[in-house]
Amino acid sequence: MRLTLPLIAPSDPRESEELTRLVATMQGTYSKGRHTPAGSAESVDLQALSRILAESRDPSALEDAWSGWHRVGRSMRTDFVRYVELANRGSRELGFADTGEMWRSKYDMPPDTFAREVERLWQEVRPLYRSLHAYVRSRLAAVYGPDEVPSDRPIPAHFLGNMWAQSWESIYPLVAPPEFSARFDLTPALVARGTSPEQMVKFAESFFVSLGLPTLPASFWERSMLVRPRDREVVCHASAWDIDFVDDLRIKMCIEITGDDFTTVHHELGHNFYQRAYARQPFLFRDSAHDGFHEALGDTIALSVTPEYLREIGLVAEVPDPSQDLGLLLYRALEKVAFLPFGLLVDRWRWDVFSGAIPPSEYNRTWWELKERYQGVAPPSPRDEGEFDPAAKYHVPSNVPYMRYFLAAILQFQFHRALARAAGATGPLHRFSIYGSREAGRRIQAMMEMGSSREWPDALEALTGERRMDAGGLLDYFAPLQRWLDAQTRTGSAPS
Ligand code: X8Z
Ligand code: ZN
Repeated sequence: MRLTLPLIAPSDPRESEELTRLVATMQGTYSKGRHTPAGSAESVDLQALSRILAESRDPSALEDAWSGWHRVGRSMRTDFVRYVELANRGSRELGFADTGEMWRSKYDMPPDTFAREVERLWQEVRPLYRSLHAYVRSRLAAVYGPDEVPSDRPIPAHFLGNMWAQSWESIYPLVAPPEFSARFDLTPALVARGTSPEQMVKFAESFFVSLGLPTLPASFWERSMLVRPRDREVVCHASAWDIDFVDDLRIKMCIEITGDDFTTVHHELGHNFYQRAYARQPFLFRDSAHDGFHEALGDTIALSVTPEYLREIGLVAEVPDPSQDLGLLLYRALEKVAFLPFGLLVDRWRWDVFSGAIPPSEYNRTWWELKERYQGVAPPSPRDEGEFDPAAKYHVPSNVPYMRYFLAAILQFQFHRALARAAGATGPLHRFSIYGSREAGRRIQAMMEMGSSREWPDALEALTGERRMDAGGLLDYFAPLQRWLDAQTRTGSAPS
């Protein structure tokens, strides 16, 4: 029971109320953030600014959108300091050293062991990240010139196609060599056939159903929010809900007709199908084996959204030739491998904030120190403590722990490899889709229906036959790409 919530209110009712109000206020500030792009008359929201980051190739427009959004963090700093204080008070009342330790205690092992486990996984994947980073930097230098992207410096964060430089697939067309002629962004195909937000969700639902899982309840379609409402401000960051802990499942999302959101819809439904599968557990066990499992499930399904699968369901007419496989792997690496250090650093920063190792006077400096050390990225121009850049990422003002996504980025490949084998795959992992495999569905169901009633290695074993988190699935998946990347570039000047 001590481990069921991400935030423990202090027992003093006034402090408890204050903490609730602080998080609500910070989340409100985040969701209302806007910026007027240079040369434009109107202010726009995060989705529109993210589009500029993804699509523009003009360094000053990129920098403007990046800096404009990051201003949202400034006004949250004072509230955040107080939130840290009160959240720690609540955690200490329940016997934890601080909130970071409470977060690290949710993995069926001592908190320090968990921190070491994370480091082990990071060390397994770090060489692959370095190879990708070195390659992307050299391509960006060729596009923007060595003054904008120096070959011996961290990559400026606004050139990577994403507001937080957390996934880089939007710059695939910039960094892929010309001989990789195929394009893997699904956006044009979705737009061309006039796909609606509801159809996006239907595509994802039918994948889960093909595995033998039940269709979503009618109430899902009645009660979910799939598009941004016109008449009020909402939190657009995608989320999945289990309102009654039984079958009132919903998602809340401002769906755009893009390949990126196509993936996110699978991610969100992964949460809903998991929630439904453990609904028969006693109340306290209605959760995933650990939070990384919850985040990994839908992404595992999305890994099976292969070109062959898309042709099978009629979304694309033709499948790129196997000679384009390195392109597909590069696209996926920009999405998944690029994410790893970001997934790691958000909570490495917060763990130190909660413990007091990082004092408020160093919030921003230490954030960029970690961004440089792990991601090898730098801000477009120097930042100081007048800014509060961590709060420009949803999960920080909203008190959502982040290490779960790092774990999920690794687990989803471990799941995919095991499911592909169970479904009879013989060829390369990136070509295999578990679509329609009842055996894959059976294993997924066996894992999901346990909820959190058993320690997570039992759940991992039910799906994969393995009891340890293992980056081998990810490394196997990308092995051909890593060889290719290393042949393109020396990795000597990548981040340490
Ligand atoms: O926040 C999410 C999901 C909701 S749990 C949309 N994700 C992380 C992010 O957006 O930063 C999914 C991937 C990482
Ligand atoms: Zn999620």
